[in-house]
Amino acid sequence: MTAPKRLLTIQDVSCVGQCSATVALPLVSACGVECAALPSAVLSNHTGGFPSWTFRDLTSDMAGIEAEWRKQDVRFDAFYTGYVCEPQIDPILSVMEHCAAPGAVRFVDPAMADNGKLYVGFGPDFPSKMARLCAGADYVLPNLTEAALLLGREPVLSGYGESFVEEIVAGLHALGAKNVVLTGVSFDPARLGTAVSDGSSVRYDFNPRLSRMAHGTGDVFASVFAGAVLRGLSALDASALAADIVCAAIEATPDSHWYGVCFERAIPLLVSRLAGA
Ligand code: PXL
Repeated sequence: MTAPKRLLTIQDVSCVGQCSATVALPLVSACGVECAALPSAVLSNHTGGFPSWTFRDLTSDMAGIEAEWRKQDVRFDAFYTGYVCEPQIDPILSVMEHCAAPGAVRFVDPAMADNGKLYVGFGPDFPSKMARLCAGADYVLPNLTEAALLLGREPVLSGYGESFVEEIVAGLHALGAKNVVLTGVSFDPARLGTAVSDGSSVRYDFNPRLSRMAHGTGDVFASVFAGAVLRGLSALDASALAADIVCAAIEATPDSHWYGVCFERAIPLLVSRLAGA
């Protein structure tokens, strides 16, 4: 029997709210990939709609954890970063450099903005710091707002075409990202999708746009994408699967459940779609 791949996710633990590590751990595991976690901070709940939160920064623990792993020769086949703060970027780059198994893959979701705006708590210069993580990524997974901000551009939410998307994608490759998976792309109000590029061609995948928007869907998308790529799917197939799981999770979420999506209800579908992969 072959050993499962081991991925290290580096992002916060929002104790309540269905985002970041509490999404990555179950979904990467459901893909049949071992999921280790390096928590960058602990929050009582996420910052996207709750009136207040506690925030314990764990940056100062990161170097000691890395040192322990180096001492024990702990290595990872993949790294997946999500919501992180500026002082954590150098420690993350260090863990990625020193705890990588041969051929380790870096997935970077620059989780910092949506719908044209940075999340509460990030200043206007943060995207240029996040760009440093994206520069070394094998796969970068921004939404359109994050992509524009990474490139120092004003976010554009509608009224664009393929040439605009392809300019943004080219900009992200120029930053250093090997593969680009751009989410939240829409040329037609009825459909929402993803542009996937390996630097030589851009391909698209669309699903019907659901009427309900929901928090944490970027984290569901990135977790499934990373798990599926490690199970051997192509970037386009992994992106299509991740989008289907996001749609299934949104459809399984009652309106009263405002702070996240009931992704656990989509796990059986995820497991069955990956059977045999
Ligand atoms: O889902 C992204 C995310 C992750 N972690 C925290 C957040 C958010 C988005 O608001 O607040 C703490």
